[in-house]
Amino acid sequence: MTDTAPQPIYLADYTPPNWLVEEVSLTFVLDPRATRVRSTIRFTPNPATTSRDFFLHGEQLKLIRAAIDGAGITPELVDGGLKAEVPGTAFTWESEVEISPQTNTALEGLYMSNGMYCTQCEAEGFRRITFYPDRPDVMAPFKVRIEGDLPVLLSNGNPTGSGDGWAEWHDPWPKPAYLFALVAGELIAREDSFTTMSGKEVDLKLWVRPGDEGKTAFGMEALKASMKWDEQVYGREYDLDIFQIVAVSDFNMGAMENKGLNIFNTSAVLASSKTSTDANFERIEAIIAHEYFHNWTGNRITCRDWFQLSLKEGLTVFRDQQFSGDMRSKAVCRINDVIALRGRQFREDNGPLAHQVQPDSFVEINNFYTATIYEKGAELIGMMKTLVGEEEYYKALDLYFTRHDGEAATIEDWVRVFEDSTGRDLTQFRRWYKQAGTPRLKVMEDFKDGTYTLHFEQETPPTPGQDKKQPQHIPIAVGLIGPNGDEVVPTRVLEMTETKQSFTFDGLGAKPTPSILRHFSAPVIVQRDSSPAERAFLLAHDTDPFNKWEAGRTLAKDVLIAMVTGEDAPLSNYLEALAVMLRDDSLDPAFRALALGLPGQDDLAQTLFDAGVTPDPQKIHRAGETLKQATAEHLHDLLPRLSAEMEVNAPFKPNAEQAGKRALGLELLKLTNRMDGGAAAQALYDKADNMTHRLGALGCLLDVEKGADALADFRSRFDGDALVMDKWFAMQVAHAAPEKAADVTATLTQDPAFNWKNPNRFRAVFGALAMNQAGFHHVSGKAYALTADWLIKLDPVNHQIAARMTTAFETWRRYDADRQDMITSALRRILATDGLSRDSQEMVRRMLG
Ligand code: 0A1
Ligand code: ZN
Repeated sequence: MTDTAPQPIYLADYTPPNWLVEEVSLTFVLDPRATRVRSTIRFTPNPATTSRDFFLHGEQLKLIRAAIDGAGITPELVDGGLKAEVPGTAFTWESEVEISPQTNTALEGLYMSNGMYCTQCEAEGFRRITFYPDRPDVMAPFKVRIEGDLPVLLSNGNPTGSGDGWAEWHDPWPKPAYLFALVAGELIAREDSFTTMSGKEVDLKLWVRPGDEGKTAFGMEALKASMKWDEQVYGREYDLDIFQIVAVSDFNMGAMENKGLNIFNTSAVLASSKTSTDANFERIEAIIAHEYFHNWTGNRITCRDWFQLSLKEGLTVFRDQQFSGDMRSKAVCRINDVIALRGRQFREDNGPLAHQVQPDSFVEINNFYTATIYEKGAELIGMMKTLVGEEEYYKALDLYFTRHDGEAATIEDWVRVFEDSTGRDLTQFRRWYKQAGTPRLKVMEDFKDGTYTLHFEQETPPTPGQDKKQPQHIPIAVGLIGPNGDEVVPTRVLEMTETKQSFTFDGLGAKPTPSILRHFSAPVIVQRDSSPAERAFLLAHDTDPFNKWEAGRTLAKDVLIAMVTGEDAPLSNYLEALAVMLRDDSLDPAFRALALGLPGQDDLAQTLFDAGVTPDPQKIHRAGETLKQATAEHLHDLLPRLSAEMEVNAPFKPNAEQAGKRALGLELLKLTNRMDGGAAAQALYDKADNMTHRLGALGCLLDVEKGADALADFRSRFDGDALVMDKWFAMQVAHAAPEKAADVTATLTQDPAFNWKNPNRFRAVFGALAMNQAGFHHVSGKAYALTADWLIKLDPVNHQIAARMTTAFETWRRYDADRQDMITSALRRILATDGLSRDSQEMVRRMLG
């Protein structure tokens, strides 16, 4: 074990680059183990600095030669790069290096996936390709020549020439190196085109490996819809002659927004009804939009340094969420976004890995592609929009694009744009970027002489390195409902800025029921004692779809918490309210499906912990089972009719309408499954003509331990399809009973198809284990040990994925002493591993505190 922790870098230490890059030319001569990269870089002194010291980043590069203004030099190779004596004025740097894509299993820089060359340069991968000032505030136009015996040779920008075994590309838009991309291989394209708002024709190409052509239609449609939407909603037009997407099987993340040449994990772009679920289609549409939207929010305006990561990610997530809401159902999308936020970001924010949306320091930037930077960052944008209003929001965005186009900007620049554009003072709002942790919002009320008062109190718990928190500026959208169910006060945004603050509503005839935090107007945890009758009332009458759903969810949560703590559970209120809502045909099936879902086990564990109770994952799991069983019994008579109504009697389409019906149909099937021992599930499995049904039915069969035949059938149908086989692996772990989950996982790791170096496959298995809360936290401790074993094995091969997956352990402080001991010893064992990556070291050290 390395006793000395890797050193952090600090936002406060930022200094501008000494040298700027006017232009870069790169030549790649491809070879699996000995690719040559020649660079010619025109450097000019940065007038903003006085030092002319010269440093270029470089890692795992074999330097062949270097020259300045044509004269050969021998630079000083130092940790992480090189130094050289350079002239005091503009000069031309040349170098040639050798790299080995074939042996690059970390999937950063230039690597190979299934015989194809591809790159991943965000955040700091370009320094594994050539010596360069690999920092986002150095932006330059790139010319690229690729030589290689492969039919397709791609890079950023527009094509400028090609011939047998070579191709040249020119990207005129200055960009940081993290947006560089190169792809070479045997690929085929789905081609299309898009006419922009000013009438320019853009070629669109979606490249895949031969055999996957049939899975490209949906992605292409999503791309065109994104391009149109960005023009219509944000006035943003595309700026090159060509836009390309490439699907790659080995990829650490979902996708990457390289200028004009997006690279996608196959899981984030390939889609067909037979192989993809409705959830897959929806995710693909969102990710394609996300990467495309980065062209303006990320590429044209990039980040000055990595502390500003949320500048591009928070805003781009916000934009893709808006897009999905416009393409599908706004209410359903918002609910799903909040479920994801609570499941991932709240979990992070309430544990040892909590960090600011704009961190002050980090050890390894790869560890900061987090739910806080992305999803909480998006919530901050949403709050700003709520505070300034729709019209002012788009005016501010216009100013942002004109003022900062072509720049590497900061979060401070972003907030200042809003202040300058709207005239509002956002000093206090800035705290959202600098204070980690999820605020708790306590709500009390009183009613006297026609005046209704809401009393709020906010408190943000301590997080690592931040004991004391200042009050935040919280937009609280509130509506009031009268006793007869009519809305007596429509939505109003209350701006809370103090620790304690009250708001009054006059002229009311009777005490109303408040609907608080409509649309989930701020990422906070509302704490309010409320009767089951009131929750049921809101579930029936709230006009805000989010809060209508929230009322049902809170009711379910009350029931589950009471079951766990042995108190009286308001079961009948819940079941009756649920039955009324399910019968309500005016409600979107997708919404009803969401209302049938239960709060996550992690959410319940955090709620118990907040209330001073040590959560027992087994008890939480059992409470969920009891409630689902009670629901199945209560709704028994309704199930056949409703299920029949959810049948889709039309050819498969991945649209919101059909997907909603399938979602509710499958929720109902899970209930039926408890009563018929898998009969309906088997019938659906046998007739399924799409992956949503096939997988949903398989899950039900696994739940009642009747899945063996279906599993074998599934495998034989999809053996050659890696993405579908990922599902085959994940389902078995996700649906394993708590006491079996670790053993099922261990057995799967012995399967010849467990290709663990592939990030999707590794995540399918170990991601599913971490999400099977009762299985992961089973008292045997087997899942902890197994996960640690595999992370230790993975770390030297792919440090990014290993580090990210240590988050399975991040909630350890909530649990009892035995589990804490088992988890901390698993973490210490990881930390004691010789040569453990900086990434994993940082994560484990932060978790252990
Ligand atoms: N910027 C991409 C995500 C991404 C981030 C880091 C990567 O490697 C460490 C790869 C992709 C996005 O937001 O989509
Ligand atoms: Zn992004």
